[in-house]
Amino acid sequence: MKRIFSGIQPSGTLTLGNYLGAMTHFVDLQEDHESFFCIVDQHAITVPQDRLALRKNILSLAALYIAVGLDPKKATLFIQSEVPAHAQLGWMMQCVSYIGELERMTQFKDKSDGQEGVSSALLTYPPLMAADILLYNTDIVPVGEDQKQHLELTRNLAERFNHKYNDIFTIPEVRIPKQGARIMSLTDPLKKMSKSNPNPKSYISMLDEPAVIKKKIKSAVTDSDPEIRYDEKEKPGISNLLTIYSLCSRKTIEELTKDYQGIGYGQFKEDTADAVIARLKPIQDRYHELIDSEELHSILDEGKDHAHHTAQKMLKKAEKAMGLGRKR
Ligand code: AQP
Repeated sequence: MKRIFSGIQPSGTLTLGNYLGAMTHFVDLQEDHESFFCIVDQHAITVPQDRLALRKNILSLAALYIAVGLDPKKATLFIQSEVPAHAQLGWMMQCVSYIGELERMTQFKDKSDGQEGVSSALLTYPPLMAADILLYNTDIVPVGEDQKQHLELTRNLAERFNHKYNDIFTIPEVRIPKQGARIMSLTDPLKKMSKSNPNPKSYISMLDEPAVIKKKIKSAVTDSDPEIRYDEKEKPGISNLLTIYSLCSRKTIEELTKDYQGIGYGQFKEDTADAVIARLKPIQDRYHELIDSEELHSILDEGKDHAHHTAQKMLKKAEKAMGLGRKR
């Protein structure tokens, strides 16, 4: 059985982008893959986080993973900082990374742009991400489009390590969904939807109340031409809403464009909001059952033990290959 690994940062409440671009695919993949899903809290602290909010977001993310349908009997769910092998191999991967290649990462450029006092960890986060993936002999990494560049770097670092030290790492493949790989911001459809965007109108949180979802979608930026058709260049706002509507209703974009011929944006937005609300409702209900439960903690405890056991084997191999510690 092939192995998959993917992580999500607890850097805010998850957005519809995280759900449609990543999480929903995890649920399908767990059926026929050995799966590891990680709450990458060490990635989240590469930018400032409020300590209490971070703690809350970690548990909230764990509850969401289960609420969307992740089955702890089939998949391992754990918190990155609870498995020390991640930081340990992360350091070793930094030692095979070049500053130049890290500086070329688009996400580093975006997140550091105009900021004062950028942490060095923002630059070195991709080698930690490489470690996350390589520790589990991962075959496939399901992610949204924005992570493609980091995945390419992971493959390069793994190949470099294998070539320089010993051939121990599996070279992972990236799996990007055909539709929904880049859900765009509602206020600026040329930018991706992001949970850490300071403007909450730009994203739909997976825990937003129905009235809030309606309001956000109604005020989503579109264009003045009334035709509803998919055209990312000319009509990025409407194309984004069509993608969201299609994925939430499981109707194709072709079907939707036919259904909405001659119908105005107002009705289209109303129905898009209803489709999103209907899709999120069972997830939100399950989330509220789980969030304060002991069940959630036992799932994370079991996940930690299993992940630790698995990761430790690869960590030892990597240490041996690099000559760290003692030979006994
Ligand atoms: N807008 C998006 N459309 C499709 N997929 C997306 N993902 C993120 N945004 C979109 C995918 O969600 C997974 C988890 O992402 P992450 O939390 O680890 O970090 P990110 O990619 O940086 O996501 P955010 O929401 O933008 O977080 P912040 O704001 O903290 O940086 C990944 O598979 C990602 O591709």
